[in-house]
Amino acid sequence: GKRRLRVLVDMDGVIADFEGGFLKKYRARYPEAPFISLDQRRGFWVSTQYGQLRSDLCEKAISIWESKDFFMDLEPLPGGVEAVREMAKMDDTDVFICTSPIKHYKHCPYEKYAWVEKHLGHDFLEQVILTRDKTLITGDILIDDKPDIIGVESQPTWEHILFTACHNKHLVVEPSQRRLLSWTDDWRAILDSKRQ
Ligand code: BVP
Repeated sequence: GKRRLRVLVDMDGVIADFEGGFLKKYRARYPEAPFISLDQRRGFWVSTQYGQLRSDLCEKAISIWESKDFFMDLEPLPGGVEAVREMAKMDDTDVFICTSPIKHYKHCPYEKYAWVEKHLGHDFLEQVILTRDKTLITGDILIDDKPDIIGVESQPTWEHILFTACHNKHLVVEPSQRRLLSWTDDWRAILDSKRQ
């Protein structure tokens, strides 16, 4: 094909283990507090489900990802970094990391760049897009674990591929909504389906 394919890849829950990193640091900081195992996670917002469990747990949850080194210390999710590297090497393919920083900006934006540099290399910093509104970013595909990606643009250019995560795996989605079950799933076929 003539046109290049533009792939947008989300960070938390897709290439970086936000849920695993959260639970580990939450349990270490609040050993006496109840927690939600990854099997019991429902809904995208960790803080909402913790707040439903006990009202004080919402702010305790938030304190975890607002802390220094939270985003930097996230482990890569299996196969994610390798897949992104491989995608970026493909002919006629542009890959961008498209991620929403938290509004507590002291550590998160810096650490997201540092994470990409550490795991994907300095040159990959060129590919980082930080935005709170992914509908403004044009692309062919957005691989993201958040079920509802909304913003000011009502007709985003990308097709949202729902990346399966602990919080969305039980969710019944529209038959038209395609999923990527993990990085061992056939992401190449999804890319190829969008090529001209
Ligand atoms: O930076 C992440 C963590 C934060 O929202 C951002 C989601 O970005 P994307 O994955 O969509 O790019 N975040 C915040 C909260 C609660 C805030 Br109050 C949460 O429960 N889960 C969560 O991921």
